[in-house]
Amino acid sequence: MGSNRRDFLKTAGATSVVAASGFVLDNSVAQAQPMSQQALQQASSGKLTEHVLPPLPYGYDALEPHIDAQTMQLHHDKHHDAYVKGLNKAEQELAKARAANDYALVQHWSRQAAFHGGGHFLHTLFWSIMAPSGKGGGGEPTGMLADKMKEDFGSVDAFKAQFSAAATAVEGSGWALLHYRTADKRLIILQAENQQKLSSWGTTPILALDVWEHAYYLKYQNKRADYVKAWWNVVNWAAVEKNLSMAMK
Ligand code: MN3
Repeated sequence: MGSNRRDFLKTAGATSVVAASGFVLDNSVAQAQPMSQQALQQASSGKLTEHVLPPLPYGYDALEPHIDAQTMQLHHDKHHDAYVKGLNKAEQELAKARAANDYALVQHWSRQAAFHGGGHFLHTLFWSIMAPSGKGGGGEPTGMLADKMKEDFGSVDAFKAQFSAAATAVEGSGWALLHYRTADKRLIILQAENQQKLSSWGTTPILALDVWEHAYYLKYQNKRADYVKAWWNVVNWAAVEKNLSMAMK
């Protein structure tokens, strides 16, 4: 046991007992008592973020008939919420590991942080770039965003065709993403498997389409291509253009 871990246990007020086997049992671990947020921060001398589920910017049924209300409710209230909780848990466990200087599970919690962090980030982006059809959703991109798409893809239609193909072709659960890449100031289309694999660096996602089955299966079953086609009716292009201008700054 390193001195950091001893100090941490003292700070946390934990007691240790020597079991018959000779192993030292740490009561705080044995009883799996959650540390308070304050104790964690003191112990790890780093400030933890409490990630929270952002409210949907519209009603569950606002994207009907393209995305049904039940899917939206489950997707936001259950799936996204689970990613927020998973991210908080992973970061708390990493803080505990720092405090205890015990990194036996660092690979596990790093993976959990990437998976749930990706889920939280991408769903937050996903809700924000949609709007009810005809009330901010659908139509065609205009202005600076349309110009940039023409510059980097040849035309808006060519962009949409590639993006739809990327979304439809994701293997298993994942996302289609439009990124702005800082180094050469280009828009690029990427896929993500799950929420975090196949990522590129130095890029900012400005448009995201969730193609996990939970995003469409109730209404579209196995017909993902129909969901992707319908989804264009609820894309909030003004929000995407705003994301692009922020990424370009
Ligand atoms: Mn999802």
